[in-house]
Amino acid sequence: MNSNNPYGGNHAYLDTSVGLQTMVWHNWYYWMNRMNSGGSYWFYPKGRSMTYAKIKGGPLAPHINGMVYFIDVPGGTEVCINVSGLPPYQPATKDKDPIGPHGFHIHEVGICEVGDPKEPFQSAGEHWNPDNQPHGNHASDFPVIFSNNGSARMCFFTNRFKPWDVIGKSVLIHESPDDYRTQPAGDAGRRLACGVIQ
Ligand SMILES: [Cu+2]
Repeated sequence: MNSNNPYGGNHAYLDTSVGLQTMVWHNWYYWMNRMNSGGSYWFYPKGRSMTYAKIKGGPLAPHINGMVYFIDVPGGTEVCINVSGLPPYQPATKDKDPIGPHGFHIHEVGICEVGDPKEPFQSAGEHWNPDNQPHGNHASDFPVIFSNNGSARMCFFTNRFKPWDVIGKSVLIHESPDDYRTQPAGDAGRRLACGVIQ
């Protein structure tokens, strides 16, 4: 009898759970290792299988540094972010939104120019919204990023686009959380970091 199996006995449960876990971790480490080991892995014999954006912090959070990967998977895209240098969490006050967790979106213009240092990255435009949905259901509405002493790692699946659909757009990290209902951008506050998808 295997003690890891809550159902007891030699049940298919175990196989499935281990298989799934292996798949998730395999995916992350596989791609991280490929990313880190040279420049020639973006292309496969069958065609390009992922796109990416290098994220850099602007004047409000100059230490932010990281990558976002858009990986082609069956039925959609796996989006992975690996970022450091996020500002410390600050709870909301009566007249100020909280700092963190951080709104995270694709914006429609792939230009990361600081512009006004008090309202940086207006150059990236509004949310990418190819099927004209309300905010909360934009193809570009992503889960918020939770900082772990300034660093964050997250992967999630979306069926709303393929990696090559977002080339030439930008990814943005905001100062405040997305509420997924305020139009048109979830009240996520100022733009801390930006990266062009390539
Ligand atoms: Cu945004």
